[in-house]
Amino acid sequence: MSESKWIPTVCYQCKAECAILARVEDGVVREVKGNPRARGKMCVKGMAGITTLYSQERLKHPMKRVGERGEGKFVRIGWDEAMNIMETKLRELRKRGEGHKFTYSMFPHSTSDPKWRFVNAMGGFITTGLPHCDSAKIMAHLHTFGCFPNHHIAPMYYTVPKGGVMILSGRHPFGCLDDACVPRDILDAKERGAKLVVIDPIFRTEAGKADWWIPIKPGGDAALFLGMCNHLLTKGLHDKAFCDKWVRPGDMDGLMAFIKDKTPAAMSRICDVPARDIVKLAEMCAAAPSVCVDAFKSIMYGNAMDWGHAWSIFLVITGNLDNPGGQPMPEIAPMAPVAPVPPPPNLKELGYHRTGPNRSRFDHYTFFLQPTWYAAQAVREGTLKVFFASECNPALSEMGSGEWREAMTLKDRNGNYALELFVLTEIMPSETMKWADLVLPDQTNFERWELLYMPWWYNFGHTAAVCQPVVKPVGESRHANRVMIDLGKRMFPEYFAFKDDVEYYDIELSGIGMSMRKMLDGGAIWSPGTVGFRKYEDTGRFNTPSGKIELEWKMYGDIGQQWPSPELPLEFRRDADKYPFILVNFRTIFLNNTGAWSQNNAQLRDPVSGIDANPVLLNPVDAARLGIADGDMVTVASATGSVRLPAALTERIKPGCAGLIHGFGQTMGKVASRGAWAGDNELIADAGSHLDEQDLRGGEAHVSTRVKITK
Ligand SMILES: Nc1nc2c(c(=O)[nH]1)N[C@H]1C(S)=C(S)[C@@H](COP(=O)(O)OP(=O)(O)OC[C@H]3O[C@@H](n4cnc5c(=O)[nH]c(N)nc54)[C@H](O)[C@@H]3O)O[C@H]1N2
Ligand SMILES: Nc1nc2c(c(=O)[nH]1)N[C@H]1C(S)=C(S)[C@@H](COP(=O)(O)OP(=O)(O)OC[C@H]3O[C@@H](n4cnc5c(=O)[nH]c(N)nc54)[C@H](O)[C@@H]3O)O[C@H]1N2
Ligand code: SF4
Ligand SMILES: [Mo]
Repeated sequence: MSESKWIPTVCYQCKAECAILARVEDGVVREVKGNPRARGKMCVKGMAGITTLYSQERLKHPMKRVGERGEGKFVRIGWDEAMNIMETKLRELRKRGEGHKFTYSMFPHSTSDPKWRFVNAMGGFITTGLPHCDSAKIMAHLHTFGCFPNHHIAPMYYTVPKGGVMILSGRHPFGCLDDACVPRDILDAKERGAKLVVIDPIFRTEAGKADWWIPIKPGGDAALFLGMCNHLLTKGLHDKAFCDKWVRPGDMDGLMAFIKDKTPAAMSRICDVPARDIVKLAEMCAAAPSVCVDAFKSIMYGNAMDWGHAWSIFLVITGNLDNPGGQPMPEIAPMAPVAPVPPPPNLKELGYHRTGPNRSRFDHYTFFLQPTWYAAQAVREGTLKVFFASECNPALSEMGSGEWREAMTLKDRNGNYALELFVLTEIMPSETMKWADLVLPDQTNFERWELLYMPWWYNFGHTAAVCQPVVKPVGESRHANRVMIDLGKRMFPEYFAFKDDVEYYDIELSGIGMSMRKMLDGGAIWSPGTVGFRKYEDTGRFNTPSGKIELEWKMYGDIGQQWPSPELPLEFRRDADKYPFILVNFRTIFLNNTGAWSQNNAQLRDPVSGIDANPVLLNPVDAARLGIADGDMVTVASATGSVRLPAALTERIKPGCAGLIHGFGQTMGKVASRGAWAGDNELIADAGSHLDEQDLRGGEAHVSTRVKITK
């Protein structure tokens, strides 16, 4: 008789990492579902995780490049040889006094991810794809009300009361989940009598469920929210008691002076939302018991810090901080340090912060991780010599992907690559693999141990979660954490004195009175329960230098950025006559970013059940003017590139915008060969290359551009 068991672990078909149960029968994963102890749900991408695990595309052995970078030719090697190549090069780098010219682009699964520990021990710096998302939001919230730097703090929709307002302003939570529970929780809140307002240039699933859809001009969110702040403050509709008690003395006067000319009429001209609608939304928010705002894509443009700042001010003056249905202010789980802890690098001291000719002038904005585009810049500058990457695909995900590829193949006078070693850890062939010197086969979430405790998880059901192997690993795959711990043991034994990854996690868990054993006995998830609302009422302070809410960013006074600018991002203001359309890229539930693992997943890239095409969306009004009919082949061109695509005409997109799904472009692997389509980053310039002009206004990401469309 066959044995069948449900085993708790986590999903990793996307970075939400939901707690799940896997049904394993005779050593094979047959079924997956949400873990009910975490109010469990899974989405369609998650369900397709079994197809990823058993895909014929899985990388099974370490490989070494033969031929030139970019050709994608490899031979199989053993793990010993792979480890020796890495160790030899890293030792050589340190001997040359260039240990800091090493970086690892990764997705950290905890604030003390073992890969990160290795980078610190080596004296390297860290880049990651993460800051592309919403570092500006994190920094804005941190500057204003001292909320701990936290990746994506989604509103807790399950706490929204009757009458509460939920605003999605550049957010697609029904497809891009923070947790697979989110869509249910939003719809449940609506059922309870909460209102859903969707601000988006494209009418998407959320708009279909919303009480109100507001088609905004891309990049206009800062203007819209400043217009609302103007109305609330000038009409005295703001939460005066909250502001009196918690805002730093003097800041409200400064805000009043700043906001005076940001009238709904003036802001309407920037964001293209009628002034009466700005007023109506402001009054709706003032009358509601709670308001929450969620944004992601809209905060990835060149005015990201302005938008984050405007958003923070709006939350403050409406009194929506750490209240049910408002902006959560979660705390980080107090894990125990694994002593001795290698010191993190001082990036400023090493000269690693902004790249570009005017670096020193733009050094105000600091984030603790570096964006991935930094890698291409640093190779060119000669400050990056050894590059490790896992769980990312910069050859496609990088803005200005062409420049990234060029940097990887840059050679010195002697014909040697400027980047001396590039090691990629992947589960499947990816576009980026073509440029790697070493390719290491990773284990999926069904095969590896991992402790997750980044505090951004939406669901208080799992503040910490354990990913445990439920089946035997495929081929010779080894988890990247194990590989870096082994390399750490060889090179820095003092920092890697623990037995293995499981013992490392065990030590960390002791900080919250837990252990791996206890975690597994408790369903592989841990939560302190709710940490409570309005924690500042108990502590009497916000976590800012003054202990109060700091609306004015005085530290940016010298560059004139103490208050948010309502202007559109520079990339949308420039060349409007030459490139009349704003490119709006967006995501779909059927693809996870550029990921090989969703691109090559037959369950997701299927013409019947999933998304298998990426035409450019155009409004029929614009199309008629250009003489374009539905299905016509068109050229979409920007200042940096051009692609050919069929046009799909739809009234769901705001006139003046061209819509394209982000993530396509993968040419490696079998399933994707049914249609690679175009990657949006063929059109978008390298963020690092024009950072200087964008100054502080941007976060790390500049994920869009203007385009022109011709038949
Ligand atoms: N299925 C799936 N899930 C994912 C991902 C994925 O690729 N696929 N990626 C993950 C990652 S890394 C991230 S960062 C998140 C991203 O999650 P989101 O940002 O929510 O996803 P997008 O669909 O890119 O963008 C959301 C919406 O913003 C709209 N929009 C574009 N520009 C503007 C603007 O200027 N203002 C306003 N108000 N709206 C605008 C777009 O039309 C789109 O509908 O999703 C995560 N989850
Ligand atoms: N134009 C434009 N550019 C963008 C964006 C945009 O909206 N528009 N979005 C930006 C954003 S928000 C982000 S976060 C970045 C994301 O960009 P990246 O950080 O590069 O991430 P992905 O594109 O998701 O690629 C992830 C890779 O990890 C692999 N992978 C999956 N699971 C595993 C695993 O268990 N182990 C290993 N080793 N590998 C695994 C997948 O196969 C895939 O190739 O892109 C940014 N780039
Ligand atoms: S949102 Fe979906 S794909 Fe992402 S971790 Fe959760 S179940 Fe998996
Ligand atoms: Mo992201």
